[in-house]
Amino acid sequence: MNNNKRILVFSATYNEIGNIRELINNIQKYLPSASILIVDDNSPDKTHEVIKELKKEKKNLFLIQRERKLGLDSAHKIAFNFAKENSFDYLITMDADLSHNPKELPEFVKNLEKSAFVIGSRYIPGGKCSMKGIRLIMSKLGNKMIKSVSGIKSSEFTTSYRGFDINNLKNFDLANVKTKGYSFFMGTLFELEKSNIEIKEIPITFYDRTKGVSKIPKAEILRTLKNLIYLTFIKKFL
Ligand SMILES: Nc1nc2c(ncn2[C@@H]2O[C@H](COP(=O)(O)OP(=O)(O)OP(=O)(O)O)[C@@H](O)[C@H]2O)c(=O)[nH]1
Ligand SMILES: [Mg+2]
Repeated sequence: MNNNKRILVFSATYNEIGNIRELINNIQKYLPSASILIVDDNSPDKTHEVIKELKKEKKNLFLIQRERKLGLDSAHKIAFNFAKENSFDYLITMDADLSHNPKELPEFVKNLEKSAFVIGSRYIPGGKCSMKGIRLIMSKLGNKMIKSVSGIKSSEFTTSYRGFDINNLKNFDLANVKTKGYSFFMGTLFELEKSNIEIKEIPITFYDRTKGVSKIPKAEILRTLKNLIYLTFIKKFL
């Protein structure tokens, strides 16, 4: 692995008190040289207090605490800017609910040496998803549908386990992704394709959260459908 690269690992948190300590410790375990940025939206469970406590012993841990729940899309945009402004080479984003395993971080780094954008994929050979029942069906079908409607060559659109080689992203900027909420993750792939950036999928194992509750509102599924039609129309006809 190329140890000269400056790496930032980012996660957004909202009520992840049961997961945050393990997440941060495991990121450090598997990628000791990386810095860690957490954007917390004033979690009522005081996730930020745990981060502040950990900050006392970990000098490469950064916390941006926002006043209120302002959404995942803007949290990821802040991380992208933070990486650029602080001259990081690679940005790797992941969820804080331990759905994404920090053990896989070195694989992202390895792949970023050749690809400007890397996405952790549950639905390519070698990938796994521990979701069950209707959740698994919805996720699989949803990703298949986005692929066939959009024509974008990726089997994964909705997970946030991703790596960016900041210096090699040409005219791509996360700030240009206009779709909000959870559609933001799908919108990022449309934006990458527009910028002619190859989408490199690597297999990941996705674990369903065991602590805390999901923050995904059911209306997001409909919003994703609406945004898929909108983005595909723009891609094909404008
Ligand atoms: N800062 C911030 N973090 C958020 C917000 N919404 C969700 N998160 C975090 O974003 C990550 C993904 O959220 P989840 O609720 O796990 O959503 P999901 O993974 O799509 O849904 P599940 O599969 O049900 O877990 C987690 O780390 C959350 O704590 C938000 O509005 N602000
Ligand atoms: Mg989750």
